[in-house]
Amino acid sequence: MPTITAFESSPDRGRGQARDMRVRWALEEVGQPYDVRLVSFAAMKQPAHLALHPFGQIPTYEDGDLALFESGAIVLHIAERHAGLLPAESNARSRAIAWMFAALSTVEPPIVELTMAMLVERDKDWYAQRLPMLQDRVRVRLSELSRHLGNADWLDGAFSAADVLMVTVLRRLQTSGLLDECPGIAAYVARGEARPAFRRAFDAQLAVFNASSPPTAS
Ligand code: GTB
Repeated sequence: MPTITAFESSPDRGRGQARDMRVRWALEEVGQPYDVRLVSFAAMKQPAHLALHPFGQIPTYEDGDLALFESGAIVLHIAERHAGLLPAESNARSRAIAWMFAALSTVEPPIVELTMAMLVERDKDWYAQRLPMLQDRVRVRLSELSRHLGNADWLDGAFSAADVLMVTVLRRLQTSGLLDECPGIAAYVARGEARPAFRRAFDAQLAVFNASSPPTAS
């Protein structure tokens, strides 16, 4: 059974925004049970974890003598080893992999830039000037993605690992207001979130947060 790592105490407070979520979701889609080892921020920078992840981050993936880092590589590995997340036909498979790269290298960077600025630059005097520029970069990608999707449910035919990555990338915009401007993309994200495998993955990471911060009686 593979073991993945996740935040012991996720700063997203159970919203499923950290990158273990995409790995959990992929594992749930293919029906592969997994163990989770929770790591603190301090432990991530210690030699034991650095031996698994050179940048001292989560998620990691261990299965037998294989250890992997980088969420995209982990999801691709899962999709290649199990049926259900990549098409069997060769060209369709290559297109799905292209969309996996698009999610991580074309769509995710401007989203991370925007959401990080919203998180850590709010009190800077340049924030008000920089924010609209960062928002517009994301709007461009959302409108391009929306044009591509049209009336389709998923990025390229059947649901694939590319949708796992793209939906988890787009979910990071939840507090930005930008998804509300783009109903087609919001509906795409909602379709992903409605999948039973997504719900199981989401509930599993939420349980970690609830265990670390039990709700207080009012
Ligand atoms: N490219 C790598 C991958 O895709 O696996 C990036 C991995 C990464 O950024 N990991 C983050 C991490 O370990 C967690 S997911 N950070 C700790 C560190 O670098 O010391 C990023 C993340 C964190 C928190 C939120 N949040 O609170 O909403 C969202 C996303």
